[in-house]
Amino acid sequence: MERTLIIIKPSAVKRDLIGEIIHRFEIKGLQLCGLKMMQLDDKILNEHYAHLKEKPFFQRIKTSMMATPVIVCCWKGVDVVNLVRRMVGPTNGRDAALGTIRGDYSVSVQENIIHASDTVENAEIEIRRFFRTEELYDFEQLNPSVLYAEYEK
Ligand code: IDP
Ligand code: MG
Repeated sequence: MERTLIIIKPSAVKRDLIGEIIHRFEIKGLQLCGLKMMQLDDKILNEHYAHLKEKPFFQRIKTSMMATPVIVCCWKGVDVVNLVRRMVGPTNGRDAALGTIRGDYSVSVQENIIHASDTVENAEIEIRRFFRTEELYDFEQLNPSVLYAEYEK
């Protein structure tokens, strides 16, 4: 099964939305594989946001991501990368539909509450960037036959 990486950004941590956001993924039926609080620094953000390094807002998003510790978590499920991106919504919280995490909790393009990996390949790179192997767990949280039909797994 696929895995994806979520970062609950300082814009959510400052507003006490950590539990609310984690709850959404839990009740959807995704399996938690890893979870921790960490303070991001310039080095890890230069890697994580390398695709934005020429943008005028590059330093601003890095500063914003270092404003408080963040929560990083890894979730597992069938097609979980795309599923989570759809649960998160588009980058700009003002464009995101109600019912998505950004649509429900954000009014900003920068302070948009949450990061989610955008492709399966990037998800594995990001999981390795933020977690050591021994910090990730693979266990049967719920009998998968409760969550999926046999042929979907
Ligand atoms: P994504 O988070 O939806 O994948 P990316 O394009 O990868 O969007 O951008 C990473 C982060 O950079 C966004 O989540 C947002 O916080 C910030 N960002 C993206 N575009 C802008 C912008 O035009 N102005 C300010 N911040 C932006
Ligand atoms: Mg992105």
